[in-house]
Amino acid sequence: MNLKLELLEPTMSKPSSPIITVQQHILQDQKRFPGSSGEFSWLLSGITMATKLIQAKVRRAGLTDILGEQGDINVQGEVQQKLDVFSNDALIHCLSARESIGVLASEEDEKPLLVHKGSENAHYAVVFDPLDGSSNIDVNVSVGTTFSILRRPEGIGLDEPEKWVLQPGAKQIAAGYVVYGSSTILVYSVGNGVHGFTLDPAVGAYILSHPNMKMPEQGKYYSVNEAYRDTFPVRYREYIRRLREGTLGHKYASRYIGSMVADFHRTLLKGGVFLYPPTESNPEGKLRLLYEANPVAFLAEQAGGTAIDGTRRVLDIQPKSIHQRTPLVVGSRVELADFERFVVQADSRQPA
Ligand code: P6P
Repeated sequence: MNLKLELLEPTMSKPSSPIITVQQHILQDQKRFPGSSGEFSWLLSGITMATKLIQAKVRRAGLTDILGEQGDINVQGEVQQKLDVFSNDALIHCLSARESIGVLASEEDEKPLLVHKGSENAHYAVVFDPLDGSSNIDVNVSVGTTFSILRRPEGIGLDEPEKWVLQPGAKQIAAGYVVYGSSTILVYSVGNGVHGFTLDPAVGAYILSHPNMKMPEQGKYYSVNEAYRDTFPVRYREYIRRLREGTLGHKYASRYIGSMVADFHRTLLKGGVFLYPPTESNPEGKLRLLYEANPVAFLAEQAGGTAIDGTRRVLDIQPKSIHQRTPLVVGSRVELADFERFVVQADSRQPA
């Protein structure tokens, strides 16, 4: 049989829309910050750089055993670091190189970190969870990095770093996350809509893939760890039962990944509701206010959704401590309106 090898012409389809990198997009957004001469885009580039380092490591997590990097000392003579410690170090390293940042606060560190001590240019604080959901890595489930950017409060100096970060979420000037899933996607907002960028690993650039993201008015999924259902407050159980039984308009399906960034990312794209109620083991909720609830609440509202702690707007909460926990109910307008009706109003009429 005469095999005819056809040279397949590389079909380079013409891009349907201009290719915009996150740097270009940030520079366009930059104009929203009067007087900040590119320093804000320089700050955000510290986050994008760190997350590229993190994703490269996360993608190879399963290989460390095979490549012999396991154990105390690896081939370069370095102490082998756990992924979440590596991620934390990557963010601190990249962000400390930004003169405009005075304070960093991380899920990994008890206290805030002072950077550029004494620099009068420092007027931003960055709060982050370097690798949220890291316990899922060894089963190859999506994990993420979350970040929240705040401006130094008037009259507060570097001698009071906690006050830089203990501000209500409504004071965030930017927030976002990177989800390390089947692809690596950066989602962020500087207060004028939510935009998503997919990392093209071939060139190492985040490319605009989800411009102006809007959360659907209503979704078909509810997302909660039902293993704790019997210890949720009674009204939450009632609300979840109605979602499951379809007496709130339509029958919902359940989706729960156990990695907040991934569960929220699906909710942002598909709508519905993600909730982490108070439980017996976490009566104040499990999720952290500053670097889990606040960033997603900022994005949810920017995308047309709602985020409450079960009774009030998450972004209005005045934090008292850096690692403070909060219950979280975040999602589409319809599901949150139902929550308001069946839980918040019911509680005010007749506390459970
Ligand atoms: P549970 C991960 O540890 C995390 O902080 C969030 O990313 C996630 O939503 C939550 O905890 C999962 O908690 O109790 O359902 O395993």
